[in-house]
Amino acid sequence: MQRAVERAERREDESDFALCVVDGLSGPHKSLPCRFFYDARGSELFEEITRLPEYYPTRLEIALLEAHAEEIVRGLGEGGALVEFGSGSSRKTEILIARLPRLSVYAPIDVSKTALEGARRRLSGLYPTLSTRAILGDFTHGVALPEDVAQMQQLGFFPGSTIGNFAPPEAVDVLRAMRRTLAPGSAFVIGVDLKKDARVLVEAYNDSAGVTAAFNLNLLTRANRELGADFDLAAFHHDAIYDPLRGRIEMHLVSLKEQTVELLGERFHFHARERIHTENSYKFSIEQFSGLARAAGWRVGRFWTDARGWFAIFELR
Ligand code: SAH
Ligand code: AVI
Repeated sequence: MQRAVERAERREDESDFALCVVDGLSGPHKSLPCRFFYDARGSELFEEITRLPEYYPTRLEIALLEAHAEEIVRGLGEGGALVEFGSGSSRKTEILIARLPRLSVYAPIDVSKTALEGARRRLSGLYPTLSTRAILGDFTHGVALPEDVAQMQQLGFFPGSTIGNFAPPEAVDVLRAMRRTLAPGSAFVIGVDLKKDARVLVEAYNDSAGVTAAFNLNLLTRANRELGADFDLAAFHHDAIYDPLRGRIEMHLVSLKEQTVELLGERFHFHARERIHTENSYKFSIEQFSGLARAAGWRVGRFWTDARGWFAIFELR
């Protein structure tokens, strides 16, 4: 029987989290990889973020997809599979699926098991004839698609500007890995957050309801639960700043005092105001993103943006 969530060959697991946390807290500049935000609670908090008044990207991308979906999928809807990277709740995907009546398989790839399960349940209710083949895995490694899906015509989808969570050289590697995951000749639709006034950006990552702060701090809750760490959540503070030179939002957890944290038998010292760098979110110009896509071997096709030029959806071939 088909398993509800299949595992990609190289998989994300607890030991990977342990290694990355120990490694990330050991150097002079402490950092943690942002893919670990997305445990069950982290995936829920991200969904809450997408509904915040300050967090514009989700609303803009949905509006662009709704306005242009027919045009976007024109010529791409001849059956086959829709393969999505970092699918989360798959809410945006529904907009494309509704315009692809001959699609036979939807293959979402994510590190969040709960997000994949929730999406699979909802989509099989909405589209009973569409087979959802959820794949638990890390898209940065290049994912082996199930054999039957690998034989189909494919359309790739990577919304959310999750590509912005990688520094440019890594983003090129990620886009190249996705090109190799997809069958030769596949089209790829990708959402990209664009440069804009720094105040808008800083507010989007420092929302007044404190949801982004809870999302950031949840990384420490996860380390406490899964690694037996003893992070005192009240002794760390969320911060998000915009670095205009690098063109990126940086999220940090700031130690409010001098303290020591123990996990997996090791002790990690923090001085007051020391930071753990937890996420980058790069904002691109059309030219910059096009350059990255080309460096990864993609041909840049059409693109769509909103009136203010805040967000873009690209078609790559
Ligand atoms: N596509 C959705 C969700 C974006 S949030 C949207 O546009 O709203 C980013 C998603 O990517 C999360 O669901 C997270 O679990 C997933 N993700 C992050 N890093 C990943 C990685 N390296 N491999 C696979 N999935 C990843
Ligand atoms: C998933 N990713 C594109 C989000 C972003 O905007 O960088 C994650 C996020 N971090 C804080 N708020 C949202």
